[in-house]
Amino acid sequence: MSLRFISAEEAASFVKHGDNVGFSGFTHAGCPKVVPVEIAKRAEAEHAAGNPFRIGILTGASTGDSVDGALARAKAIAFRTPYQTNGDMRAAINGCELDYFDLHLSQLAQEIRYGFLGKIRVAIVEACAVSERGEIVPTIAVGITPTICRLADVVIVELNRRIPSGLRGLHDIYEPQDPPGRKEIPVYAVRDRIGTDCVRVDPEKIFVVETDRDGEGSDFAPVDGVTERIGNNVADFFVSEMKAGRIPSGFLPIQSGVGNIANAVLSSMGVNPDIPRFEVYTEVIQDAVLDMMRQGYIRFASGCSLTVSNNALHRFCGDLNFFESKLVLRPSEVSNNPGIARRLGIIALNTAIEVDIFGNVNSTHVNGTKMMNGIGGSGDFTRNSYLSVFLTPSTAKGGAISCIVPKVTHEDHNEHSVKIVVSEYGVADLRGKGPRRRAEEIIANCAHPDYRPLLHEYLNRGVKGHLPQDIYACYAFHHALRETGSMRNTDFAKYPQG
Ligand code: 0RQ
Repeated sequence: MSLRFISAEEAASFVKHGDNVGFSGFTHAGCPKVVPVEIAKRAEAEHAAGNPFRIGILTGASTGDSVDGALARAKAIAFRTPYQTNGDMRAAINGCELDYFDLHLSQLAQEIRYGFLGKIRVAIVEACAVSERGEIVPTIAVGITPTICRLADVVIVELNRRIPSGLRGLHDIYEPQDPPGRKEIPVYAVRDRIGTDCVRVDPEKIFVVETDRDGEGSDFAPVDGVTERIGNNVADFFVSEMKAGRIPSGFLPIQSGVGNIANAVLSSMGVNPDIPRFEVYTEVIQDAVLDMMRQGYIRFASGCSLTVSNNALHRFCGDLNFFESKLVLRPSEVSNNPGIARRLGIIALNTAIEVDIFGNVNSTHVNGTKMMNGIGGSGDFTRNSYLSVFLTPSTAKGGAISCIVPKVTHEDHNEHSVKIVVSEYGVADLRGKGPRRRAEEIIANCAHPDYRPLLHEYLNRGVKGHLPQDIYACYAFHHALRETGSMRNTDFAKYPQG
């Protein structure tokens, strides 16, 4: 059958109040950009007419403003999973306007298949090519697209003419079997390809909306003094690990989280002459990775998305011949698969909101209550990596907040999985150390000098037992922040010893 082209407005009319809608994309990369905005308009019109209109949103990770921003502002969301980064979506979540379910990104596709999250009725996916035979070539992210396209009753393809169809061949589309029939995912090396170059669905359920849209990402902030020092500390640490024989001389695949710190770390690794050319097995491939591939520092990159600025994307599209043999985009359940992370011996680099002196990490909740972004893929990798590294500036908000605290206010990654903590001051190596030695290592090497006396005072309050955690004073830093606006004013004398 021939392809059915429709308008964005017509496409939006397929979505009904109460539906679960699956969106393509992983970060702002690869998200639909026009149909969700039309859904938001419909929601506003229904609300104005006194009718309810709220949907469930399931997607690979965060999205662009056209999905999360537009739908949050229209109050069109009943349920959202997983990771998000949009300011309006974050406000809606923290204002309890919707039910937000945060989970490890590798798990989402399978949880949809298992039926844990309800039926996906409509899938809305961005593609650079679609055929009458039902072949859909995603743009610059895969996320959960294969699963939502297969399971949805209706698949709306936003065919984005801005992205060349020559991207076909970059993707490696593969869905694992579900238990009890599951076998290992046969990725034995970073560059292994195991699937198809497109998503295949029944053409009967496809409708196409043509678009011509740039991406919705922003440029990265230039590397500043703090992020540069964190990057250099990580690179120096890796060199010492290689010298000690704990990282093989050919190096191991790197996973790096999203954001400016991760970008700075990769750049520092690239320019360090003692670090060999390495491979990347990660979820988000950022600007720094593409630059480093051109410079020859990175040999191959496997990811789930090209989370790059528009400038970087335009240069990439003009350079496909160079990248086609050096890059692969996979579904999130493969890019973030715990078994593959363990098998390949991935070195995981992720950023923390706060780290406590015993090595527990909060990646998600500011002051234990306000959702920032979500756990993303950090847990997929941290627990299963060869070496899990957490990066953090020693302080936030001009020094009023210490990112090294007596106890994290929310725990995403615990002391059993976190091996290395790095700030601009140095590296804390937690491997093989009990709680008191871990605490000394983190305070001495990562905490800001202004906070070290306070952290020592907490550690030395005389609490007996294996873990010197004082249950009354452990949140004294956060208490001082609330009462006085700065953790520097912490007064442990106010608390009974416990
Ligand atoms: O606030 O934006 O108002 O200035 O948090 O902090 O230092 O700019 O770092 O952008 O890398 O984000 C953990 C949130 C770090 C991110 C987190 C404030 C700080 C600033 C951002 P402003 P930075 P980043 C791959 C892996 C979880 C998911 C993950 C994240 C803002 O890395 O979401 O790792 N990680 N995924 O001022 C109060 C503190 C604070 C604080 C920082 N202790 N208290 N505010 N901030 N520390 C990606 C995917 O999974 C797709």
